[in-house]
Amino acid sequence: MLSDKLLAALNEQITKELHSAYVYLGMAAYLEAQNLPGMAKWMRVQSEEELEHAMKIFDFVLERGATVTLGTVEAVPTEYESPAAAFRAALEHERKITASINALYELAVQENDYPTQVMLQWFIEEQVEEEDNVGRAADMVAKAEGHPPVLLMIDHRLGQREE
Ligand code: OFO
Repeated sequence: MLSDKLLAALNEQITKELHSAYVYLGMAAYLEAQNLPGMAKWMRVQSEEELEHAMKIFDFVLERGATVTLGTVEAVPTEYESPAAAFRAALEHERKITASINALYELAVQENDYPTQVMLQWFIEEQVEEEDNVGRAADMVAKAEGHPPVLLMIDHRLGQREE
């Protein structure tokens, strides 16, 4: 049985993942408005992945016979200073999520909850990939800043991200 403390933290993580989906949707809206459809698509795919993350924890909580509670998903920006600023914000966001997953894992260890530890191992690996993917994209976009033809090339490349 999930402890009350761990259940609260898992439910909070569901909201954080939904918030992540919302953050990336806001970035997609900004990039689409900047006529950068490839980068916007990259963000849309990212947003969909975040929904999958939320659902993984959602299903896990239900499988453990506990109650899912859904918190408030905060408003997010749909304006950024530049495409590079949006991608920089995405990387900072992923670093915060990594810290949150790590804290959740620590709590699962303290509570001696082995199934939660096993479930979270997937997220720990996923966060390594998330930071790597977002970091690479952020780096490419940063390098293209101030060079419109290069920016369009990067836009095309990022638009090839698969759904
Ligand atoms: Fe759910 O990994 Fe990104 O935020």
